[in-house]
Amino acid sequence: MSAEPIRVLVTGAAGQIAYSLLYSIAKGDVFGKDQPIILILLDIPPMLPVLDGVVMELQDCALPLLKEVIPTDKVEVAFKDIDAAILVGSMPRKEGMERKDLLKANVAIFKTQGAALDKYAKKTVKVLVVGNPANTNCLIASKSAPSIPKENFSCLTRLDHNRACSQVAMRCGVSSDQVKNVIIWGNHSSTQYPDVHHAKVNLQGAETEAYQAIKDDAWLRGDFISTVQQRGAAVIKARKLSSAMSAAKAICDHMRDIWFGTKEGEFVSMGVYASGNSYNIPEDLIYSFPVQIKNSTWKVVDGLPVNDFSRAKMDATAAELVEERDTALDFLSQ
Ligand SMILES: NC(=O)c1ccc[n+]([C@@H]2O[C@H](COP(=O)([O-])OP(=O)(O)OC[C@H]3O[C@@H](n4cnc5c(N)ncnc54)[C@H](O)[C@@H]3O)[C@@H](O)[C@H]2O)c1
Ligand SMILES: *[C@@H]1O[C@H](CO)[C@@H](O)[C@H](O)[C@H]1NC(C)=O
Ligand SMILES: *[C@@H]1O[C@H](CO)[C@@H](O)[C@H](O)[C@H]1NC(C)=O
Ligand SMILES: CC(=O)N[C@H]1CO[C@H](CO)[C@@H](O)[C@@H]1O
Repeated sequence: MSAEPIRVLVTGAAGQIAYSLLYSIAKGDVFGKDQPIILILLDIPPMLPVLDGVVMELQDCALPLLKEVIPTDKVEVAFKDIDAAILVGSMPRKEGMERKDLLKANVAIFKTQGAALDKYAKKTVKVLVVGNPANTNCLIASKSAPSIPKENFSCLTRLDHNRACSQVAMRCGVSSDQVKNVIIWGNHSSTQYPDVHHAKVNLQGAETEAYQAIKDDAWLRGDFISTVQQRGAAVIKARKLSSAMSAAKAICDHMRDIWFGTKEGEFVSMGVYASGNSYNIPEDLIYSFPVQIKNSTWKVVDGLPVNDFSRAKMDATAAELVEERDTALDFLSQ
C-alpha cells in the first residue's frame, strides 16, 4: 500500500447522506481497496460540533486506508488540492420558502464552491453534485470554475437509475445485477424519464429485451415510470426523512464508475453537460444521459432509437431544466 493518498472532499458532511457515505468511501468502496485517502469534511459553522462527532466515529472505525480526516467550515481549506469533490450540502426547502428564493440561495452556494474549485482544487478534480436542485447546482458550479473542464462535472441520477434497475429486477424475479442499460433522462425530479427501451434482462442465461422479459407494456409505460419518479417522495412519507442509505450507495456507484470506468457493453445514467448530443437536448444544460466511461472520460451513448413516447418525455424534462437554468443564470449574473 504505497500509493500517495488522494484528497476527497465531502460537503454537507454532518448530514444524513454523508453519515452513510463517509464509511463506504473510507473503507475503499469507491477509490479502490489499496488507495489511501484523506477525507475533508465541509459543513456550515453551526454544524461543526456535529462534525466533530463524525470525525470521532471515523477514527473509531479504525480503517487502514483513512490517513487523515479534516473537518472545516472554510472553503479555502476544504477545496485545497482535492482530487474528488462530492457536493452533498445545499440549502434545503424551508416551510413557506418560495421556489425562486430557494434557487437563489443555492446559486449563491454553488457559485462560491465553484469559485473555490477554480482557485484551490487540482485541475483534474472530479466533481459530483448531489445537493438539490442537483442538475442546476452542477451547472452553476461548473460555470463558476472556468479553469476546470466541463466534463469533470456531473450530477447524481444514479439513485434513480438504481431504483429503475431494481424495479425491473423484482418484476422479473432476478437479482439487480442481471439487469443492465436502463436510462434516466433529464432532471432529477418527478419529470425525469426512466426508460427501459434499451434495457436487457438476463433470464436464465438468455439476454432478453426488458419489454420482452416483462411482457406488460401497460405497467412499463405507467406504474413503473411513476414508481421510479415518485420513489423519493414515497421514502420521505414512510421514513419521515429523505433517502440517505440508497443515496449514499448511488454516490459510491457513480464515483467508482468515473474512477474505474463502466463495464464493457454497459451504460449508466449521469447528469452531464449536454453539448453535441445526438438527442436534440438543448445545449448548456446538465441533463441525465446514458454514458459509458473509459480512462476517466465519459461519452454519451449516442444514436439509440427514440420513439414518440420517449421523445415527449425527454423534451418535457429538458424544458423544466431550461427554465430553471435561465432563472439561475439571472441570479448568477446579479
Ligand atoms: N441527486 C440525488 O439523487 C439526491 C438524492 C437524495 C438527496 N439529495 C439531496 O442531497 C442533499 C443532502 O441530503 P441530506 O439528506 O444529507 O440532507 P441533510 O439536511 O441531512 O444534510 C445536509 C447538510 O448540508 C449542510 N450544508 C448546507 N449548506 C451547506 C454549505 N453551503 N456548505 C456545506 N454544507 C452545507 C447542512 O448543514 C447539513 O449538515 C439534499 O439537497 C437532498 O435533496 C439528492
Ligand atoms: C429539477 O429537479 C430538482 C431536484 O429534484 C428540483 O429541485 C427542481 O425543482 C427541478 N426543476 C424544476 C424546474 O422543476
Ligand atoms: C487516457 O487519457 C489521458 C488523458 O486524459 C491520455 O493522455 C491517454 O492517452 C488516455 N489513454 C488511453 C488508453 O486512451
Ligand atoms: C471525467 C473527467 O473527470 N475528465 C477529465 C477531467 O480533467 C482532466 C484534465 O484536466 C482529464 O484528464 C480528465 O479525463
